[in-house]
Amino acid sequence: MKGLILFILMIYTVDSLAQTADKPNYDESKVPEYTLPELLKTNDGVKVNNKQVWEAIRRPELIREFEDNIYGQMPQGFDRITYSFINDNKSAMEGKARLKEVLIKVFNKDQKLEINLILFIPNRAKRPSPAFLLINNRGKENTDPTRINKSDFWPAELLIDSGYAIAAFNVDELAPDQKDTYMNGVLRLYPEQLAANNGMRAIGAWAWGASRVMDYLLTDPDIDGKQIAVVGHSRGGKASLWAAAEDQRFALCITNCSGNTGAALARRQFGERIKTINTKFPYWFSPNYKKFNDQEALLPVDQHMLISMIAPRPVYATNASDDLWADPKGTYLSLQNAEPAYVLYGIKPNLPANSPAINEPIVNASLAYHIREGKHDLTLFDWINFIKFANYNFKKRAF
Ligand code: GTR
Repeated sequence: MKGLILFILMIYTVDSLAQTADKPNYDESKVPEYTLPELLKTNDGVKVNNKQVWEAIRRPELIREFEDNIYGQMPQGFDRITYSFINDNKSAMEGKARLKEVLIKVFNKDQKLEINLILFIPNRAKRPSPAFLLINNRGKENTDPTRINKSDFWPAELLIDSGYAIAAFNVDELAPDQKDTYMNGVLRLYPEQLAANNGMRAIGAWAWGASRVMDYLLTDPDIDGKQIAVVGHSRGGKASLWAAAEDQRFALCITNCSGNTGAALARRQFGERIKTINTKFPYWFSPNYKKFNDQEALLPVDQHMLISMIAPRPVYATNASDDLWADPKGTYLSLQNAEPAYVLYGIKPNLPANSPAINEPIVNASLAYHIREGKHDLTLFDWINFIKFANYNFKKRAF
């Protein structure tokens, strides 16, 4: 009898321990002690104190670490890319904008992928226009080219009135956001990726899509190819960071509420963790990333290094006050720990020691940040500040 009670007690204890391990931590005092991997030291132990060594050795090393351990490889080659206009309306949005609906087709190994790009260009502003490109993870309703449906997720009129072109594509065309169908997109062009432990998965495919849109935008005489910002919210914000890190043609990056495996430090283990994200979304990152389930300290990188790889190009990260799942403090720390990469370029981002108060954005900076009141979302408040940030960085500094 005694043995049986002990046995039941043991099962109960093991079970409740397991539950605690999987519960998100929202208590600052329970954040473990951690040391971030060193940003400015090469894998051979050489100190990086200028941008030459950074660009020739350290940055490529980091790209490789992120590819091999987290997002997977980023295939560069393809057989052919074509652009055709589905619609070209010089007087859209009541005459305020030119609307181009562009069908981008990418061919590789007898396979074809189609991306439907929606692009509005301001009529009343100087051409070529600077542009924002949204990696849209929230459905086509948010980017309606007819403007019958309007949404704060992609407030096209606001951008046009501010003198910016505004573009979007839908992530599902690159990799459906589903565990059983994600391979029916870019991965049909690169089937070998599916077999590789460091192979591309959905987030990598979305970032790859942003680069194909960039390929098109560089051919469009109405767009200033040197002033294109990539924007993403949440899972799209993980992709916008990865796109800007991999593709240096993006002049500016915005990552809204991107949290775990986005802008937030993994080692803090606050809110969403690697194991949680890998369990719920096993098709977002490479198979190798599963090795770090409950093993954040073993990662050779942390997310501040992802931001560093974008330097000297400006990055804006955000959070929302009700969205502790995305670890606001860990996001701000990530930006701060990326600063040394900017310093190599003579830029001192000078983020304040403490994160700013709610609704007090830091926008006139290379590393910008805000925490907005409210829930996990991409809102008008966010966009208004992204525009200020772009105004500051595009108009006041030459790249
Ligand atoms: C959540 C996920 C987050 C974030 C979010 C979103 O379920 O845990 O990492 O990506 O979805 O995309 O809105």
